[in-house]
Amino acid sequence: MKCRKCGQTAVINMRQHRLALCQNCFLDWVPEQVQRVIEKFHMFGPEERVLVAVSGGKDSLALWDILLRLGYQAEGLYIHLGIANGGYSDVSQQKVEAFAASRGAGFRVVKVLQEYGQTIPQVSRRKRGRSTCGTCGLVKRHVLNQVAGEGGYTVLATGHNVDDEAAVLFQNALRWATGYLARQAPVLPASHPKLVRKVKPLIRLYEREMAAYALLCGIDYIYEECPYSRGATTLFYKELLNQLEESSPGAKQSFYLSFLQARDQGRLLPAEAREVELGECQQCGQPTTAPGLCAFCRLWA
Ligand code: Q46
Ligand code: ZN
Repeated sequence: MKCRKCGQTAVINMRQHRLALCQNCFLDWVPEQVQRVIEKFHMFGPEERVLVAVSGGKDSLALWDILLRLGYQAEGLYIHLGIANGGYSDVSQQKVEAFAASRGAGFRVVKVLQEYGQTIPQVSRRKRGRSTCGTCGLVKRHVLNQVAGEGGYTVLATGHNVDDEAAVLFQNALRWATGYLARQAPVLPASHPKLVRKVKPLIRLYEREMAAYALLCGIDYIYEECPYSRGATTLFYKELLNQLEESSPGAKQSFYLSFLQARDQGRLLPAEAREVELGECQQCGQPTTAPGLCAFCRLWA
């Protein structure tokens, strides 16, 4: 198969775009897609400092790489969760460090055990009734927002791709979870002076394309999934959507992007953008809907 742009041998065929590209053209095409998304959704400008949440996986490292290639001021934040006795977390951290060194990019590390006295699995065992992933998500959201705010970053970027977003959309649509559906957006504006804007610049790219990008760029990422992701319902929904995509190329992307369009045009949900009253946590000062302590501070109390 030949590259549609230059006629060289293609390395990837993207059926959903009816587009086959060679290595060089593909490595140019991916950042172009990301730049289009950044502009279309007014995510951030070159004058802003962007904090990229990096896990050591392909999507977040590729996102960081792309933002640097596009000339943005992108720095990384790695949160060491203390997973699998440190094995999974240690290896992921090494991947992030190696990437940052190879690009000369700045990054920070927050070690949950050192900062708060327990790892994610330890604290979630202590808080029975809270899943490990639920605890992990809560801690990550808090740390990311705090580090971004204290470091003077205005934007926090995450590596969610089409597959991630379509699976979450599918899960929420099955329950008509309108509150979640109303908030599932490529950009979450800062709704409080202590919250940073959150953006997802990879929402037009498939997981398969991100894997190919990381591979072709020589990005060394952690292949293993987090041990707690096994059996996660999102993986099951991803699998179902992959089956759909197999017989109907582009279905995943159109499911998600048409949802965004319909929702933003008010054709789907009542304008549910209820203004939530945000106070500040008495302990850490971060925005919270709870009176007194925020959920994060209650977790460690
Ligand atoms: S890292 Fe944390 Fe994920 Fe692992 S414990 Fe669950 S939430 S699966 S993105
Ligand atoms: Zn707090």
